[in-house]
Amino acid sequence: MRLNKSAILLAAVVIAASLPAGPASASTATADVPGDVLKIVEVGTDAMGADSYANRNREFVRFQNVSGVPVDVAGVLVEDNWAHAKTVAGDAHTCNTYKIVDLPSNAGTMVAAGEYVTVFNGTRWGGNRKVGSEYQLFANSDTDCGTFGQFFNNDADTAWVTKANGTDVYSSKSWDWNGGYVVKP
Ligand SMILES: [Ca+2]
Ligand SMILES: [Ca+2]
Repeated sequence: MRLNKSAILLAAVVIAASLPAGPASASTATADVPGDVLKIVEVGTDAMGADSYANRNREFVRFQNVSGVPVDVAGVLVEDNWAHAKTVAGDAHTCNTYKIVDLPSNAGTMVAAGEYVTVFNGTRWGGNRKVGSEYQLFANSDTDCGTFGQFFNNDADTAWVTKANGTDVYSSKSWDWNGGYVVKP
C-alpha cells in the first residue's frame, strides 16, 4: 500500500500522542529537576562538646531519594561551602569533600525510592554499612581538613549534595548559628 506524506505525518502524530507516560519518562523528568531527586533531610553541624578527631562522626549529611524512582548516586558529591566553590570553579581539592563510588549491601550504586544515604565525616570499625533503609558511608576526613577533620562551620555554612560537576545541585542546606548540633530543612 502506498501512503501519501500527509497520511504518514498524521500517523506519526497519533503514535507520539498515544505513548504512555511510563517510568522511563518519569525518571527523565526528575533528572531534569535535581531538587526533586535527592533531598537533604538532616545535617550534623557541631559535635557535642569539644570538636575532635575522635568525634567527627557528629558531622554528617543525611539525604533521601524523594524522586519515587531508583537513583544512581555514582559520583555524587557531598561537600561544605568551601569545597563546593572549588568544585564549581574546577579547582582541585581533597578536603571537605566526599564522592560516592559504591554502596554497601548493593550490587551497584542505585538508591531505591525512599531510601536514605548518610555520609559521616569520621570512620567506623567495619566500614560502610546499610542499616534498614539507610546507607551509612564514612568519609574518614583527614585531620588536616578543617578542625581535626571537622569542617562544617558550627556558626554558618552550607552542606551541598551535587552531581560530580558541582553545578547540578540535588540539594543544599545552609545554617546560621542555630544553637543546636543538627539542622533540618
Ligand atoms: Ca562543625
Ligand atoms: Ca562542638
